[in-house]
Amino acid sequence: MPSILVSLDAGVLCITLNRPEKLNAFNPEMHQLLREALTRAASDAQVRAVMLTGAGRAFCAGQDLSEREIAPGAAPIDLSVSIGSHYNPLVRRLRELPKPVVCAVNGVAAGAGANIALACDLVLAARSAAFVQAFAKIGLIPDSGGTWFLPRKVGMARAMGLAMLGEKLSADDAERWGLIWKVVDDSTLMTDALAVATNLSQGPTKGYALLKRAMHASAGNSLDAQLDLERDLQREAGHSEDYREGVAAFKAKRKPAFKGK
Ligand code: LHQ
Repeated sequence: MPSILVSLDAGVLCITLNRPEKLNAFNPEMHQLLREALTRAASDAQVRAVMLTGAGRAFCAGQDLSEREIAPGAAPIDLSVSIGSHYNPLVRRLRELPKPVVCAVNGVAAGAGANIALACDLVLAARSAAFVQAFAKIGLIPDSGGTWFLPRKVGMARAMGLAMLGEKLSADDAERWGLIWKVVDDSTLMTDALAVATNLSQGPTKGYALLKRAMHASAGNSLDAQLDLERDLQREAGHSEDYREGVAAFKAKRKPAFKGK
């Protein structure tokens, strides 16, 4: 079985992490296939939204630790190699993808698995799911953007608690803390997440790409710089076909038929 399943339906590229017997932990093959799927998502005009989820009872347990044991007396493994070649490019790809990415967290999301979910644009989680910054339990620091996402999404006090204690945070608390967009019933997660992704796939794709750029740039910008950026990106949005269509549809009191251009 391939470690990633990919299907395209109604403009939504659904990517499923598929190593359920390992709680969808990452190995090099899974990284490679996920990279290819996201490259396709970026370049294929048929793809107007992405949905990321996991097969089985977990979303993703982070790095496959069965590949990380160090024999007694052996030299340490240089973890920066795997981070530099796999995890960091993955987080950058998700953030820079010029299309919306919905994450359907179907079960536990641990270590890098949690932070990859947090790198997506909209995160829905099943009520039974949980988020675990498991890193400190094995002597590591949150990676895959964890030390950047957590303080920004939930504040420093909660970020420190999550990172240092490595306890499970329930999906309900994750929603209450503002870590994720929404928690839904287990039985409706996939239909709810797909409905959100399908809605986005019929939206102004170009506008969404510009919106992502503006939101993500805001973390490093002053208000002054951000206002300038909004001005420039709004100029681009205003030149899109979808803006024309959006205003025409508003005036005609009909649903807009966005083409993503
Ligand atoms: C696993 C794993 C796993 C292999 C559960 N690997 N088998 C980046 C760059 C380079 C290197 C280092 O790391 C990183 C980023 C990272 O992601 S570091 C953090 C790696 N992940 C973790 O530390 C999480 C470890 N797993 C857990 O804490 C728990 O298993 C969670 C909270 C995910 C789930 O707990 P439970 O639901 O109680 O399940 P379980 O612990 O019983 O696990 C079920 C099986 O899955 C079990 O195997 P077994 O043969 O006993 O049934 C686990 O060994 C296996 N498994 N995570 N990451």
